[in-house]
Amino acid sequence: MQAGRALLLVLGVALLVGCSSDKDTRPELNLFAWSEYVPQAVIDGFSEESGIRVDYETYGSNEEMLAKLSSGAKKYDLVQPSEYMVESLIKKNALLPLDYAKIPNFVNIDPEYKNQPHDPQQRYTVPWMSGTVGIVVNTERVKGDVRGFKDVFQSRNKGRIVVLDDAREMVSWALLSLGLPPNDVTPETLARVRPVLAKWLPLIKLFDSDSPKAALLNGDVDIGIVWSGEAALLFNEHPKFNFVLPVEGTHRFIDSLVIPRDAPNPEAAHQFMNYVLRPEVSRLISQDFPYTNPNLAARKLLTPEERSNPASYPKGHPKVETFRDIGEAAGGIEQVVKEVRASTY
Ligand code: N2P
Repeated sequence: MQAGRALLLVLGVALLVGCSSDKDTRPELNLFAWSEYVPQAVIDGFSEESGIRVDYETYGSNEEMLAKLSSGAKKYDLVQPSEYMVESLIKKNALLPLDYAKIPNFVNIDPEYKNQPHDPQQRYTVPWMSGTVGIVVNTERVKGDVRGFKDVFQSRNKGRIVVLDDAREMVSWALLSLGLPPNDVTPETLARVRPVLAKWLPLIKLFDSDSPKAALLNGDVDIGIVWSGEAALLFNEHPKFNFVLPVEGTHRFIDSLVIPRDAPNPEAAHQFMNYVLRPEVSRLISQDFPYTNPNLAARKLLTPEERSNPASYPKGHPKVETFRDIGEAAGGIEQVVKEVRASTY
């Protein structure tokens, strides 16, 4: 009896090991997207319906995505760059032209988001979400008017600030505070940015692109420069979190789904694009990540509260601008931020 049991156990374990090493043969979609941007329910819904397994990886900046994408270590079917990175990838011939016939739900996209400077002929992109970068103030803790970047980086706020961990963003804030356009990145303008950042960065407590709302919510910091969707979630938590579009101007990003030219499963990628453009699916994205939804049919499904969240749908600001591809100058940005950070920490 004992020996019989032992044999059964051995057989059982062997069976389990055998099964777990069996490769899942379902078709696969390799999705590489911003963190805190794709609801798990959307991924699961797509998998259930299509039978396509989604391998989902996240990143916290366009530059991090690019580094992995161009290392070639892994092939992706879908990535989610911002406008300036789309522009650069198109120039490098790194993207697959889309077959829009396979994406009929593309009609739901607001014409305002089509044929943008980063994809003028509308050949490569399906807009995901748009948004801005702005200032969140815990008005119970920070007194006085906060209107722009200069008001954030005051010595009285030392150790109370969270900002996005994003070199291109930080440099744009410094440029704007100098009255320069955010896309005017040259060795000369970077030389002017350097002392501004040298003054600002030591005041910062935390650099976090993934979930900057967390430190504001738990009271670790009182003021932050964050993505608008994070600000919208904070506002929903408590109206003491006020969102301000910086008076100097700021970045308006448009993030899109694109297919790398060497994607192993472009068919599945097109299917996913069409799926997320369904109004009821896109609505789920807005619910979890309340950015500005470029899908007009989905926007109609939002509640009046969602539509009137001041961070998700700000009431116009003359000085919001998209970023452009700046080519080689991008290296200078990383360099300046790296050097200033190394000398201050
Ligand atoms: C979502 C990140 C927002 C994207 N966590 C900024 N382009």
